[in-house]
Order: sequence, then structure tokens, then C-alpha cells
Amino acid sequence: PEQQYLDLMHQIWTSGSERVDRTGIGTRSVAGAMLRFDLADGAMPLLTTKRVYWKTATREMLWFLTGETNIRPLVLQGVKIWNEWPHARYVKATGDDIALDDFVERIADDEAFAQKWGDLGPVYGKQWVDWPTYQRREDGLFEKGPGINQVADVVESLKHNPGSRRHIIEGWNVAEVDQMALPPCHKTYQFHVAGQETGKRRLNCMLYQRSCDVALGLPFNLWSAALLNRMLAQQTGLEAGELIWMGGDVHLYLNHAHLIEEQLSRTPSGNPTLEITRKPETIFDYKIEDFVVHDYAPLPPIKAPVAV
Ligand code: THF
Repeated sequence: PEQQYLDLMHQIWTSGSERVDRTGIGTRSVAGAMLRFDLADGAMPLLTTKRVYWKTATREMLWFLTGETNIRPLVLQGVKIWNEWPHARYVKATGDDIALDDFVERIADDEAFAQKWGDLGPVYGKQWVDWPTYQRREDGLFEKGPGINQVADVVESLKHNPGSRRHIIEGWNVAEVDQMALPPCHKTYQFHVAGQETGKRRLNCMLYQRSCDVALGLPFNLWSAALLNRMLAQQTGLEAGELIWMGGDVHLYLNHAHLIEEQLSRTPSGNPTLEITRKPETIFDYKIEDFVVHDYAPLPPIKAPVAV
């Protein structure tokens, strides 16, 4: 299954169209791609041709599920993957040319500073569990209505209406995209229950990702989508089925050449699996300790800078 990832990487690197992107770094890019992973028996799309920090990706997923949009809880757990964006915003807004590490230390040590400068705007977490609504009052003016918890709603619809074609978690809130530090990349999750006829019902997850950094982001995005599927399957009494990943603008950054060349020279090995060691009360009650990965013996990590 990992070969699909390597084939996609190879295809983009050798035949993608070279273009200038938002970050100014430059990419090779293709339009439209699909990957499929069978998640039966604990299988996970966890790459073995480089070490993927699955605990970091898991902590990020649990952070999404809390509805949090401030990086501080991540920083306090040593998760660094969102630090670049608030740092860039701070430097731009204040003209204070503080180093990234010093900025992150201040986010950790100074709660008021973190409140002001650590927030990413209404990104994934906010939209997933508290999508804003508005209600018209008697006097014709609008007021804030109750937020929509899309994740809780999907748990309910999977339980009570498994055949539905509307099990959707959407991150792309058109009205709020301009307030986000980064509009969602993995924007639409759709779930699908198969196997009604056999009695062994499987939960499939389709993810549409509008923009995909194949070298740094995709290994995380695949893990996270499969993880979310597993948690939802456990909560709704289903088996995990398939992950079907679909990408829009699927690209490799030109400054990731060393990573790409190295990874394409490597061979996948083994079949890592995920065990969830208990069944929490709800989809919002998972803890990092609940997840154990077996049979993961990857090749060494390959470092590369993230494009901001
Ligand atoms: N922007 C870009 N340019 N690429 C992305 O992958 C990306 N994301 C999120 C938002 N914007 C993005 C952020 N997620 C890493 C991994 C995931 C990220 C950002 C960065 C990263 O640097 N990974 C390294 C180190 C991991 C670590 O130190 O813990 C790695 O080797 O995997 C994708 O959704």
C-alpha cells in the first residue's frame, strides 16, 4: 500500500508542472490524485520509508476534537507543527524580528501573550465542533445561534442512519476562510457504511484535500484520517473499512528535493497496526495513551523545512 504513496511522489517529481506558489518556494504539482488504503485488522497508512511522528499527528487530531484553535496546548505537549504560522503573523504585525524558538517559548510561558498571538483563527477545530450559526430575531436583526458540532452529529447519524450519504465533516467555511491563518487543506471528510448485507459493517472514510504537501504533510494527513475513521468506527460499533484519499493540487516543494530523492530510493517494510486500548465514553474523550502502534520499524526520519 505504501508503494502508492511513493508512486505518486515519483510521478509528481518527474512529470508535475513547475509553478510558483503562495509561499514563493516553488512546487511541482499535479491536479487530482487518489490513494486507497485498507484499514482492516488494525492496518494503518503509516509510512515505513521514513519515520512518521504518529504521536504528534495524533495529538493534533485530539486537539482538533477539543475545538481549540490556539497553538498553546500543542506547544505545551512539544508539538511544533503549527508554530510557523503564528510566528510569521506576529513578526509581520509587530515588526519584532523574534526567532521562532523564542516566540514559541513565550507562547508556552506567557498565557496572555499566547491568547493574543497563538491563535490561528477559526480553523479545523472550531469548524468541526462549533460551526457558527446565525438566527433572525423578531426585530429583524441577527444574533449568534448555537454552534453546530459536526463530529457529534456524524457519530449520531452513523449510529441511527448508517445508509445516509450525508455523513460529512466540512472545514471550509466560506464566510470565515479569510479569518484563518491557513484555510483548511484536508477540508472535507465523508463517511460511508458498507457491508450491511453481510452483517459485518465497515466504515469507509473519504477525504478530499484541496492542497497537499506530499513530502511533509501527506504522511500526517493519511495517518490522521485513518485515525479519525478508527475512532468513529469504535464509537459506532463498526469495523474500519477503507480510507480513500483524494487530492486537488497535489505538490512537492522544490526545497524538498533531498527528502524526495532519498525516500524514493528506499523500500517499504512491514505492516504497522494501531491498537486502541480502551473504548472511551465519547469521540471527545480519547487520550494519547489510548493509542499503541505495533510492528513499526521505519527507516530514519528525513528532515525538511515546512513552507509557510
Ligand atoms: N503547510 C505546508 N506547507 N505543509 C504542510 O504539510 C502543512 N500542513 C499543516 C498546515 N500547513 C501546511 C501543518 N502540518 C510538519 C508536519 C505537519 C505539518 C507541518 C509540519 C513537519 O514539519 N513534519 C516533520 C517534523 C515533525 C516533527 O518535528 O514533529 C516531519 O519530518 O514529518 C499539513 O496539513
